[in-house]
Amino acid sequence: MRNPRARQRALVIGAIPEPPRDGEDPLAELKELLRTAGVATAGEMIQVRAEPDPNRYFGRGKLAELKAEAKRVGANLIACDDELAPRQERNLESELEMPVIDRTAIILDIFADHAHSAEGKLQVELAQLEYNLARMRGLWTHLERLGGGIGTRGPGESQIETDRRLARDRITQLRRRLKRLERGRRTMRARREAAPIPRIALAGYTNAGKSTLLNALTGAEVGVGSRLFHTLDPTTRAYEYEGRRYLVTDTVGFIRKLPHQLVEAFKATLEETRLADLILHVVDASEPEERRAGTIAAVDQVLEEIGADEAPRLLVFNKLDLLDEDERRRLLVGRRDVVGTSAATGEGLDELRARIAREFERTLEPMDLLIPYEEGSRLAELHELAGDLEREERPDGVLVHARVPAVLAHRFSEFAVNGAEGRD
Ligand SMILES: Nc1nc2c(ncn2[C@@H]2O[C@H](COP(=O)(O)OP(=O)(O)OP(=O)(O)O)[C@@H](O)[C@H]2O)c(=O)[nH]1
Ligand SMILES: [Mg+2]
Repeated sequence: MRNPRARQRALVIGAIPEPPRDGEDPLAELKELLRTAGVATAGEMIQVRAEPDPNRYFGRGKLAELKAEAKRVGANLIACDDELAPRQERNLESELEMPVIDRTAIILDIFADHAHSAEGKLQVELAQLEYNLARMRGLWTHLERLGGGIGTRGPGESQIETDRRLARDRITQLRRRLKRLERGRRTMRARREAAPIPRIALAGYTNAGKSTLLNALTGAEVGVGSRLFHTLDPTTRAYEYEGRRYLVTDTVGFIRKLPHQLVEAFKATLEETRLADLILHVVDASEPEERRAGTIAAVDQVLEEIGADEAPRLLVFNKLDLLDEDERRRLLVGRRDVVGTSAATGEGLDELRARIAREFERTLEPMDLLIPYEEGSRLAELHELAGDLEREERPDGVLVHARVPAVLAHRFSEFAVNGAEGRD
């Protein structure tokens, strides 16, 4: 069988604090995740409650209803829109008598499916192990309690202990391997950093059109898909605009409640975003307004989590071709912080390139630099970046007065002398 999950029919559930508004489907994204994972949706059930029940997620009454509904629609799986505590998961499974998976497990599953590179596969395995380890621990304390009195061992305890130890050993091993790969990536990055080329990272919610935009901007052929989390590995491509080169990196998309195990495991990959000179936050402009606000906030939150919230940022409203004139006007008029594009039709791409160029030029910073003679290559870089330089030969190097784009100034700060930049 090509897809082992093809026969799975999930009943999707979610506990939400307030009743959904007209036309709003709070479980839409979970269903989309399941579709991506190859699981059919058989039905759905929502409970409005301030907080999910700490033991069973839903309340007792609702749970009986859920069990009947699962039978009625022929579901063989329950999929929950939140990450479940091990205890909640266990209780649900025993009361409903069928497997229960949560949002995190589904996302991990999709990542496992979409990981292609060696690094991506290791990162996903690490995230999955950490997720599972937490669950084994839960199970273990549970069984321990069943074991009862002092000195008695819980049933299966030693097996679980062994499993946990194996999982931990593997985690250590994975971390070590990832470290090694990270070193290779760092060398590559250092090479890129040394080149005087502005680096731009595409960030945004999964499916916003980042890869399509990368392709449209640079003529690359990065895979594009209408499913979620299509891209996991970072890809960097260059384009030229008005005689200057720019590097653009496309990487993993974000999502609401992105499992923290993944953020942790993908740290090296997400680093590409953190270290960019400019982040393009790509937004699917065709989404309904409220959902869009939610996705923008979710992306901002992940950027903050990975320490990329300080980098200069430009908001790109993509998929403009799906909007009518009215909607476009509402979205773009009077918003100077936003560029509208359609990666599909090419609309707005020139404006985007121009905006990026301006972003790098707008803030030319005057710098006084003393570049030692043995660093001649850095001087050549500076020439490319700053054009004309005032220079003066000194015994210990060349003293240069240059105007460098602010976002790139840090690359030369080691040479700064009492200039505008050199004082801090
Ligand atoms: N109509 C329209 N569709 C677009 C546009 N840009 C991207 N798409 C479509 O949106 C879907 C997602 O595009 P991707 O480029 O894969 O999105 P992504 O942001 O890279 O997604 P992940 O890699 O999953 O994070 C694909 O079906 C694209 O064809 C656009 O400007 N207009
Ligand atoms: Mg992509």
